[in-house]
Amino acid sequence: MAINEQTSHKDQRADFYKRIDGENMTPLWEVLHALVPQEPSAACDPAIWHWKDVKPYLLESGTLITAEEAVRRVLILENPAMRGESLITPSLYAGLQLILPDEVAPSHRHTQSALRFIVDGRGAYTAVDGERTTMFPGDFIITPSWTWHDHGNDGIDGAVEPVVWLDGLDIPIIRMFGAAFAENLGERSQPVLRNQGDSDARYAHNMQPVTNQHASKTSPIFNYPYERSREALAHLARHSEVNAWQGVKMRYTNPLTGGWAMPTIGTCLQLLPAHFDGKPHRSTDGAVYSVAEGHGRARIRRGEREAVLEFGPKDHFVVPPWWSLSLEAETETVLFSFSDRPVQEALGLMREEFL
Ligand code: GTQ
Repeated sequence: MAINEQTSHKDQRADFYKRIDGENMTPLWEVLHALVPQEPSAACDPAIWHWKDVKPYLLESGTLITAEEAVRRVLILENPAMRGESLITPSLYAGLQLILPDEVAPSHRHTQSALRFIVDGRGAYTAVDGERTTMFPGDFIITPSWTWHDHGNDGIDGAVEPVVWLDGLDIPIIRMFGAAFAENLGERSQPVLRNQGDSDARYAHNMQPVTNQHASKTSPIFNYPYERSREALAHLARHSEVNAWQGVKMRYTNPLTGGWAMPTIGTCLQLLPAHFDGKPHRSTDGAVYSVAEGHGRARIRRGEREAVLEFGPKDHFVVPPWWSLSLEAETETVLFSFSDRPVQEALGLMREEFL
């Protein structure tokens, strides 16, 4: 084709694009590669938030606004490749929430599901549909979709201190569906309807009520205490084989189904023995990690790009979809993590490679 013919084609096309633009149409062939990439290509980078840097800002936020005025006093962890979008991965939201002594974060409910992983401080509570649970570091707590929830901090054993936890929500997934609803209860705290430990007694002892009526898609257990989860991991690390990629990694389950504890977010706890030098692994579910214990390193790679993240207790980091992750532990390490794996599994999208 002659050069002037090419130019006239270009001009004709540009003119055509302009005319169809007025009809709210656009040509697929200009965007096809980006829409249907050969491999996952989301703008999502590896990143780490060190506790030593984050903690002073969190405490400072406590001097600027009350939990009540903020509704939820949270510093959102934003992926550096998606600033301004409240995203940590393409499908997940994460933030660190602070509640000071005697504060209440007022009761509301929304269709988004939330998880809490307790990072620092003891003795705050969260209430979910009439039952409170006291939070301790390392506990994994669920707020199922459309359940009333409020948080408070009365302290424990006569001591009351600031409490910080990691929030993980499926906000981007619900937004994608256009299915976001929320309402306020109009009271600071919801009425307490059951004693603490009720759901634990009913569902967390390898039994369930013979007249079980639980119909939700979410586990009826809403606090998975760290002590019990950690004990299981420690037992396995001592007495059985440790996986060369992931150490001892367990997923939290819904005891009624054996499936994930939450319908949209998969949650795991893993133990890496001291001096663990893990092999690389990659999967289509990007994941957010909270360091419960230990010091180590996450090597996160994609092609020529590599991030080496040195982590310690209470640090948070994100591994983007389809980047490979190798974990190394200097001291015995325990990591909590969450991803959108249940959704990808339900849709038949999940891919992973042990390299
Ligand atoms: O605790 O209900 O980080 O509604 C973001 C939205 C926490 C919560 C967040 C929320 C909450």
